[in-house]
Amino acid sequence: MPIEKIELIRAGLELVTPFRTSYGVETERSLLYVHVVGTNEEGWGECVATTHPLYTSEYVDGCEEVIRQQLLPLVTSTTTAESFLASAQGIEGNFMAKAAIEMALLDYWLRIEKLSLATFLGARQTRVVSGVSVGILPIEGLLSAVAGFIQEGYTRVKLKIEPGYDIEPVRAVRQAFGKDLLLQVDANSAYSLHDAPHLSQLDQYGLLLIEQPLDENDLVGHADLAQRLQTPLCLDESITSAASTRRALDMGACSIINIKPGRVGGFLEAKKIHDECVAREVPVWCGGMFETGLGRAATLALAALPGFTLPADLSASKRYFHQDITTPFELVDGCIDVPTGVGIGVRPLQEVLDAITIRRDEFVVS
Ligand code: OSB
Ligand code: MG
Repeated sequence: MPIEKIELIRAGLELVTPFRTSYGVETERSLLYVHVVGTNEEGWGECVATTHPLYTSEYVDGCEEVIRQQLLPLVTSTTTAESFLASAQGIEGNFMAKAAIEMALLDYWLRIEKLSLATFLGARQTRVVSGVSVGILPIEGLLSAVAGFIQEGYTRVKLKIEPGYDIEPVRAVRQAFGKDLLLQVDANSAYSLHDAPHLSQLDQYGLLLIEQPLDENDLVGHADLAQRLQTPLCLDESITSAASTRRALDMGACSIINIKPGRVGGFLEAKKIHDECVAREVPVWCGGMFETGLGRAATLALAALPGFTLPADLSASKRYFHQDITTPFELVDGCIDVPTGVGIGVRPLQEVLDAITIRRDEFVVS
């Protein structure tokens, strides 16, 4: 069943609430979908890149350009996820662009093989414990947002922090919700090593982890900081491959890994990172990038692998969007079900996709 064409679809979805982090505020999710089309089958990929290059160097318009100019020419009618990655090996970086195509190819060929992505990857769990990532808000607003999420059933909360907004929000949330709440923080690279004494004040609050305190390239700094804090360090932005995972762990730059398939060039690399961490008995958890239902479905399949022992940043659809692109994912007893259908197990709702589409371009595959 050869691939006949690939569509690139640009769309946008407003976020339910603006999301503020140390690097900026996001009010809308800029979307780029890759749609692989064959005679009797289709596959969907979602690019996780953000509107602006503030989280990492990739951003959605740049990804679209790389996909058009560099990556789509590598796809032929018989290209699989594995053969695509092999042919794209010479292209440096551009993980999110590669991952979007990889996801669409995985979905396409797994549908033909009648296999779910979860089964293909080796998932064991049928549901994933869902955490929630809360943006920077004035303390009053933060406490009411966290109260609302706990009310909905979330059992793990992640607070975004930045210099000037760190000890106080953590103290306030601990005081309001008690010591049993699973709590962690994410700095998105906002600190420097000089902040070590200040960050060590977080040690008294029993956090699960501190995510990416320093620059993404600063593994040496993270290793130094890890020595000075009791709270475990976890890396997000620094982890772009199984090789960078090995380096970070060998150096003691972190003791927990956040895996985002989009950030590491796709699900196959994400699985390698998972396997490496399982072999070393390093806990991993699945990060999120405000994916819509397509990316969420696929990421849930990954998060169901046995090494994912910490709650994921995969929340219910309504935490992000008023109307998701797929049938909404819902929170049940603090968990989200892993899709069981073939491929990623979901497809976009056509009328929603049509309503939010900005542009759609078709590329014939030979
Ligand atoms: O740093 O983990 C991050 C969202 C966009 C970009 C980076 C990050 C995040 C989140 C949100 O924290 C996690 C989610 O999708 O719920
Ligand atoms: Mg993060």
